[in-house]
Amino acid sequence: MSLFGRFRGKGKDEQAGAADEPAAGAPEASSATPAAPPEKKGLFAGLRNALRKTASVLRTDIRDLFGAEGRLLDDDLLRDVFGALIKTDMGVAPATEIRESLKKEFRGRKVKLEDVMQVVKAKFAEMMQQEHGELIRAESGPTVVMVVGVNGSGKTTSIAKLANHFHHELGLRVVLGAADTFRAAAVEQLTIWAERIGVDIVKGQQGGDPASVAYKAVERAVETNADICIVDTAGRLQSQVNLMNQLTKIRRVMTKLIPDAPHEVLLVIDATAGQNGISQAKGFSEAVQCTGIVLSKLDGSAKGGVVIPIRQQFDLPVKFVGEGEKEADLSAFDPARFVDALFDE
Ligand SMILES: Nc1nc2c(ncn2[C@@H]2O[C@H](COP(=O)(O)OP(=O)(O)OP(=O)(O)O)[C@@H](O)[C@H]2O)c(=O)[nH]1
Ligand SMILES: [Mg+2]
Repeated sequence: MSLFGRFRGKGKDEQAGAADEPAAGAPEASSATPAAPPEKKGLFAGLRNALRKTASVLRTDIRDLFGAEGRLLDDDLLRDVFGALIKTDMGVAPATEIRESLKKEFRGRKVKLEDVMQVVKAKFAEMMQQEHGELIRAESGPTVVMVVGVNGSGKTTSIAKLANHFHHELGLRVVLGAADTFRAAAVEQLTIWAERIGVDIVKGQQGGDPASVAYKAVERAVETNADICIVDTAGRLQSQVNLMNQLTKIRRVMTKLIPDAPHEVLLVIDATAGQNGISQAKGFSEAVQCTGIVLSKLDGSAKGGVVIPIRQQFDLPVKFVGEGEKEADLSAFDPARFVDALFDE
């Protein structure tokens, strides 16, 4: 059964109406051209492509250190393998742990590339391991998903990807809530996505109360018997006390309609933001009760190793990874598949 198998079976012809008014152009949403048809793609198809650069560092850079005959595992080789690992943004402590494992296993012996890669891959798999990676669902009625994170991390785009997956691949009825009333054009950005994907959207005025939009979105989901309600929020930093309190208020109003909502609070983290980005996201996750992570922007950089420090520093499972700017560029995070995409030719 697929990750969302319990949701299957509801026809998308039951889908509630699409966006209720045409969207004004939003510069931030230039990638969302309403004219193009929505793309369809399996949940794992883009992962290998998104991880191409990271895989190349791990496979090619390390392979280049070895001749056909193998090589003596000495300090020089250990240093060079360590250097390749660090390039993936996996962090010094995990890379040191792998280097020490290699040292313990092979030091002073002639090793082949495959021997080293086997150890490296096994350590990656061990470090990425997690439980409860599947989406939390409501026992009955709509599942409410709130999406939070620092500015520009990829929240709105990730919502479009989730909506596309739920609606087009699983045939679910989706209502989006445009509760980022803070940034100019944020509502338009989500509206363009909703139209393009063909899902319902609830919006308020720019500058209006985001909690009121969130309430109305959940209300619409209940009234229309939708399966999923996904609520966008404005980007913010943990240090912005008023904005953080606003998230608490958004949560609170939802519970008036559905006592255990939001069922998921997904924290979106930009994979390319480095250690500083991780620290910011960490502050955030400590201030809000998040339930899972969406790791966006894995494509285009060699930083796919960042999953490891994220797994180690957050007490939260990674649930989805973003692999590009289009609605189909999303995978459910599965550690085994992720490691295979990194290491298998
Ligand atoms: N390459 C790539 N770009 C992405 C991905 N996800 C988001 N982006 C881009 O990142 C930029 C910011 O994305 P948004 O979805 O607007 O981010 P946000 O967190 O909603 O931003 P704010 O609402 O301003 O806080 C946009 O240019 C997106 O196209 C991804 O997985 N890969
Ligand atoms: Mg946004």
